[in-house]
Amino acid sequence: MSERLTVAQALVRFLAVQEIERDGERSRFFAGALGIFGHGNVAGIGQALAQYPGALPFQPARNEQAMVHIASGYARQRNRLATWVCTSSVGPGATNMVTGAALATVNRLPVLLLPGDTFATRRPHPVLQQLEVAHDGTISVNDCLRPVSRYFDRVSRAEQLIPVALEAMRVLTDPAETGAVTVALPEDVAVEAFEVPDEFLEPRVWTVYRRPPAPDALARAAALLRAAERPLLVAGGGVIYSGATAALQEFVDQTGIPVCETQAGRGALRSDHPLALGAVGATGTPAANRLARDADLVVGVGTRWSDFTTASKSAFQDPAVRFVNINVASIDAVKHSGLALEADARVALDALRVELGGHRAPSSWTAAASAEALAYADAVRQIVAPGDERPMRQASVIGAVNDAAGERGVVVCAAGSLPGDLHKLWRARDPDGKGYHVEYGYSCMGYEIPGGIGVRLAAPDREVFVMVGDGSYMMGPTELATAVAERIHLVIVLLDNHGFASIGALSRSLGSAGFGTIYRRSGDGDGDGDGDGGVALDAPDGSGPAGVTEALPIDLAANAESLGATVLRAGDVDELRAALARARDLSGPVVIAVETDRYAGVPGDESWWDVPVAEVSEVPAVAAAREQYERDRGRQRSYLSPP
Ligand SMILES: Cc1ncc(C[n+]2csc(CCOP(=O)(O)OP(=O)(O)O)c2C)c(N)n1
Ligand SMILES: [Mg+2]
Repeated sequence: MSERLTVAQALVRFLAVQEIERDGERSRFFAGALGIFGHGNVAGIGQALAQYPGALPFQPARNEQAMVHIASGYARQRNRLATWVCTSSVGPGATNMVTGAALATVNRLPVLLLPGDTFATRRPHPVLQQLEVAHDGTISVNDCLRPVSRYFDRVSRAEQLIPVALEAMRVLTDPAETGAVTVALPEDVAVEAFEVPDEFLEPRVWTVYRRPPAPDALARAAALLRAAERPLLVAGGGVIYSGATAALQEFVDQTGIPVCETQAGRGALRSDHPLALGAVGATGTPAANRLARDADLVVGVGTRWSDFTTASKSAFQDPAVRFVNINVASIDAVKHSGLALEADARVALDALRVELGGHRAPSSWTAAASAEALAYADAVRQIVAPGDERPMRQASVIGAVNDAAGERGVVVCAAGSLPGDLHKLWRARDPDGKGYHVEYGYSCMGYEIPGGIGVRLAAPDREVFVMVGDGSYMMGPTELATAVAERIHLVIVLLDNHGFASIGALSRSLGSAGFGTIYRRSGDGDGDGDGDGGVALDAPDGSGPAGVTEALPIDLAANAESLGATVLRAGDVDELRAALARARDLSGPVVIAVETDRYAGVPGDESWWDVPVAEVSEVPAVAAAREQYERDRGRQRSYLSPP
């Protein structure tokens, strides 16, 4: 039998009954629909959502990029087993989603985007907001979403909806394929009616099977581990998504192999485990980086090996170092010429543990690792210890938030100097690895608040602590209004250091004196008040050529207040701790505004990140930075040798 429905009605009814199953647990795949309406979707998806209010609960958003971030935050917190639909109008609403889609795809998080599209019939061409490309009549702005989508399609005839919707679900629910999926809906097709077969509208379950490793690959990996003298595990996000944190701990306890973590994998092993070395790579701990330098066999589990993890291929220095990669995605499993163990992380770790029998890493290596882990835990205690500085050090703010978060709280962050500091300093305490949510695949300024909303929607029983810098806050405060409207409780710690501390420090390290990384009045770049348009430099001691570091009088807390958030201000660590305690009992979004010292960074540990420096320059500091760059590049390895 069939039913006559519009394309949009059929799609909404279809999406509402999609379910996902893993390990026998079944749940609804779409929590609801986020959206902003315009002429491109109001009569299509908008009409359908209104007609079936129980199908996909609707949440209006304020900015299309941010609504995709909400979906990504949600999907990550739910281990990619659930997400949101995002509906936008045609034109700018659709292109606003490009950044959100890229973030989801880079981080391998499922989100379904339904941008409106221009008329398939081409009757009123060019419709409002339509791009016209003289040489190609099939292009619309939605084609910008192709490179950032794991699957892209356009429903140009009503009947196409059925295969398109099934393909979209296949990609969204496949852990190796997942990312942003875009289904563009021409506004005339969305309202067109067709005979929809009943089977299309019936509940459908997408099962995530845990893929086992190939037996011969497993045997080879075990042989490599038995022969290794200095084996090291690198845990990525895949460990957490696969629910493999307990399997990881069992593996480590049995083998004595230490673990370090990527940003997405941070918290895969609780920080108080004796073999937890914490962050590795460019933002890594000295403990992890020393072990990484000497390791002769590196087992990456669920990691995409970003340049931060490998310190731009300088982290692993042993000339004979080899890699084993446990990953569901072949693109990651083959990286660094590693032995590819294409498998689910949990199944592979269990299988490898069994295959290894009672084998343990050399005890001297295990002992060295736990000594390093212990020493670093002590160092962290000192670094985050509260002082009485005003403005506060970022490290003490992290310490206070970490204490407030306890075992169940979740910290959310994405860009600036915070991710590196959090990676090093945060003590991860949740056994499932769900307490640390730093989006560092795309490191997108503006993700923090919407991402935090997504996390809270996914885990309403957990306290969510968004940590956001002033620069990132300005990039995307809009969803504070959404949190107010939907009564979503979040604690947002807004760290105002009056500029881009991270990029300022990077700029200084490359000889460019913090150029353009501090806010100034237009036409008075050097801040000396004469309006001569000098260069906006930022030197910590005020001694740079500009010499003045006066901030613009921006009150971000007042901005948050005007959007309806409750605002608490804290001037020192005691006040911050009191505000964190008070925030717990308040409803809706609470913004705790703190001022932090732009120059009081966390002690570095000689790790490196490849940022190219001008090969020629008349500026002596740049020329010196280039020389240093060339020396550093000498530490870069190719990782081309197969195991
Ligand atoms: C959308 C976006 N634009 C630009 C960047 C590059 N970028 C990375 S950090 C940063 C500055 C962040 O400033 P703030 O949030 O104040 O953090 P701070 O560096 O001061 O800790 C910039 C511009 C980015 N990551 N994302
Ligand atoms: Mg800042």
